[in-house]
Amino acid sequence: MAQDADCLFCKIAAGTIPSTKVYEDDTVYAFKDINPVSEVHVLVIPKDHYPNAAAVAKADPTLIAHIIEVAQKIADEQSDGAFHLLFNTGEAAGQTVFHCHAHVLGGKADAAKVA
Ligand code: D5M
Repeated sequence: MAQDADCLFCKIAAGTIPSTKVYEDDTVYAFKDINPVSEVHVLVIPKDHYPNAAAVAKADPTLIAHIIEVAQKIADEQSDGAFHLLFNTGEAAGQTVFHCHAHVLGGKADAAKVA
């Protein structure tokens, strides 16, 4: 699996579209959500293009586990270690960007917006 030239999050991971970086390693990139709904609202994405979390789990279970490890590291660093982890999967579930992304939601939240 590689990059999709038309994908917003592929461009963010590659640095061709700016973002506020929180964490990066060889396989994942994490950045602040542009429209935060909680005190800590970070998106963790695989650098390779997969349409959703289930596709990552099927193709590369180690990678989805790594995304969750990185979510914990971010919650430890930016909050008290507690967090919601949300993968919107499918348009009807509210997915708007079809590149797998974990919403890491920590700290004080706007409960009306966090399902
Ligand atoms: O979540 C997609 C999320 O992606 C949504 O919370 C806004 C965020 N987003 C969209 N564009 C950007 C940029 N350019 N930077 C940072 N965050 C962004 P979904 O689960 O697909 O609804």
